[in-house]
Amino acid sequence: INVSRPADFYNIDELLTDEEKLVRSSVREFLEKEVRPLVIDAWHEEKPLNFRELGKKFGELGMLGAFIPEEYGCPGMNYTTFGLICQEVERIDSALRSFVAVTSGLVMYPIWRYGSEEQKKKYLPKLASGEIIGCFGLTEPNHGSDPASMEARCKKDGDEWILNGTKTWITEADIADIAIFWARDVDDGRVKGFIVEKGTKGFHQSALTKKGSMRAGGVGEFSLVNCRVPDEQRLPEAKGLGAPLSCLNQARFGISWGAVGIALDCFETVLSYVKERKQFGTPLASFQLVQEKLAYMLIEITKAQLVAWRLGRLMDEGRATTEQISLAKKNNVKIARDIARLAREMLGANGISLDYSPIRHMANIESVYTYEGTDDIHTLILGRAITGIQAFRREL
Ligand code: TGC
Ligand code: FAD
Repeated sequence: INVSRPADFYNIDELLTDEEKLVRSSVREFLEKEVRPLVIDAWHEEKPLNFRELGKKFGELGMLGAFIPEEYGCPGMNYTTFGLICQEVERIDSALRSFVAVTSGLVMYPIWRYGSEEQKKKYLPKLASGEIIGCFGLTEPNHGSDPASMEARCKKDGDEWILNGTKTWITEADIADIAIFWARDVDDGRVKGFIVEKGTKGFHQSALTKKGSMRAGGVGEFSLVNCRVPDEQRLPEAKGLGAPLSCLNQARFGISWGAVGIALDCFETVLSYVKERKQFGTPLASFQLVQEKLAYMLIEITKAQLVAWRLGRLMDEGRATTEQISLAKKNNVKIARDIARLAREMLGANGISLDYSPIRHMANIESVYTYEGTDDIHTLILGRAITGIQAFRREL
């Protein structure tokens, strides 16, 4: 086993280009030096990391909207590079990956894919450089897994739209400069998307606190009360629920790589610990039960890396399906969840200290397991693909 890269058992590095590896190493170096030291206190005090400052540094390194073409001041890299960036940020903390995945997949992507030329020119360069922060509002207090039942409404009134609705559990909702708001049109019944700027009359933003997960990041709520925006703020190419759901594909892809980052960080942390820590006169690493746990971790990490890598190439070729993305999100988050818990266990009492990362990853991953489609929802997406029968909704 390669001691410097213990979790690259199948030489997956050889499947990456030099450019992809270069981005990964520069991102990792920056994060280890400048960001990891900030995370424990932020998490402990539930004081979100300063994304205003960090966002600009992320922007300089091309970490925001990595896969969006260069023409609008975006990095113009590929999906695999976006995945590697997500892996590296989530190695540190899931809140950082949330920020990167939401900005890239849920704010920049809908503007790039469904926006007007003016919207792209106005917002994309500022989002890519971290000058402004965005959020994505799909989930509502009464509708999470089932966004088709959303209560948010939009109504055309002359050249303007009147927007009403509440979106909750929204990453960066409290600090966002712009919100992507999804609502059903009262007149034609279709789901439409809008870019709502902070400060627009009737747009209210607030933070959610006392979280037991994602404590180094911000999650909030926003509501629009008879909020009027000009038609220029509507995403003109978004015509139905498929538009917000297609954005989820981008972020779910990022999560599938981010989860590998959690698993790697836990594996590497625990591997060095069990080599050092002695009980019964010998290092923990010498016990068969400990080795069985390490072998399990390595096997699952290797499989997850291969799934993420292959999905990256399919995304780059424009061939990845929603179901393939679901498989990667579900599998990789599940194994990262198991590995974080196992790593915590193997650290003994030290495992409950925030000085070691597994307990923090373990708490964070409960959010990751739930958002962007719960584990159950991805099971049902796969079940539908296998059988051709949807099992999401039942006629009662
Ligand atoms: P269904 O009939 O399946 O689909 C409606 C229309 O949408 C199309 N579609 C998709 N298109 C692109 N990508 C996808 N992933 C798509 N899924 C569906 C579909 O083809 C159809 O199009 P059309 O033209 O035929 O009308 O819709 P359904 O109501 O039966 O729902 C299916 C279900 C349950 C899979 C879907 O609602 C779902 O995925 N629910 C989960 C909701 C979810 O994931 N929410 C996430 C909110 S954002 C978030 O969590 C951010 S956390 C980020 C962070 O901090 O990292
Ligand atoms: P529910 O849909 O009420 O589900 C509750 C339970 O029931 C789950 O276990 C679920 O799997 C199960 N369940 C639901 N339907 C079925 C079914 N048909 N069959 C079997 N079981 C089912 N949303 C956004 O729009 N934007 C964001 O930026 C965002 N950020 C988030 C950040 C964090 C930290 C968190 C925790 C959530 C965030 N969300 C965001 C919301 C997230 O997408 C939802 O929490 C998620 O989609 C699940 O919805 P819910 O919480 O309403 O759970």
